[in-house]
Amino acid sequence: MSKTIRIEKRILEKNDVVAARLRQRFADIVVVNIMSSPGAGKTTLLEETVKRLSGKTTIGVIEGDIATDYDAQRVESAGAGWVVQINTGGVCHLDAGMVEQALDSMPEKLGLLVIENVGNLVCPSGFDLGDDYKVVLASVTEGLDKPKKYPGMYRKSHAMVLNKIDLSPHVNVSPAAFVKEALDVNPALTVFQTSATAGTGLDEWCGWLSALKKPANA
Ligand SMILES: Nc1nc2c(ncn2[C@@H]2O[C@H](COP(=O)(O)OP(=O)(O)OP(=O)(O)O)[C@@H](O)[C@H]2O)c(=O)[nH]1
Ligand SMILES: [Mg+2]
Repeated sequence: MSKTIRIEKRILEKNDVVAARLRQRFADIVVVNIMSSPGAGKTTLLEETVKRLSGKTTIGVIEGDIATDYDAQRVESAGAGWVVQINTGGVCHLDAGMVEQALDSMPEKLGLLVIENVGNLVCPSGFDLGDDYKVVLASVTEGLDKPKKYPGMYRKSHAMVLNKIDLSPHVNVSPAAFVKEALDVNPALTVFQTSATAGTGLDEWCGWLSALKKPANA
């Protein structure tokens, strides 16, 4: 057994302890963790989501990026009720400790907390952030093979948003075929097909998001 594997196990066990603490802290708020490869459209989807839902509920957003506060600025301008940017300084995922530190200024009354994870199709799904729902955001431009090449994130997610469907004819990827590949990996996925820039599918996505309830076992 290699040393590396033992270290990884310890890191994940430590993460789980903090995630359990976060889950207590999040007892009254639904927390959604959005994960994707870089540039799939997480922030664009969040901007549009905040614009559509901010009259009905107060959305808090935790942004995870290696560097810059660009994404925090974008969702704040879109009208998010509370935004904090985490810079991981090179780490390719958020962990529970980073999220815990970011909560210092979190207001009591938020209707929904969304975490935008660092753009990466592998590591983010391995770290419990005390979240209730994980969403994998895919885009047609990534190619049809991605769900089966990166199955971990698809297996762990409750929903898949397939974004950039407006580009489907240009990249020769059929949204229906992509959905089939994803459902082969995880048949329980709730699926949305969106163009965050054109507005397609956003009503369905926002309807699902705003109807989410705290899971019974949370
Ligand atoms: N054509 C098209 N472009 C999109 C769509 N959604 C996002 N984009 C564009 O894709 C680019 C990346 O979008 P972002 O929202 O920044 O992606 P992201 O996943 O937040 O990126 P990272 O945070 O860096 O991982 C931007 O130029 C968006 O305008 C879409 O549905 N269709
Ligand atoms: Mg982003």
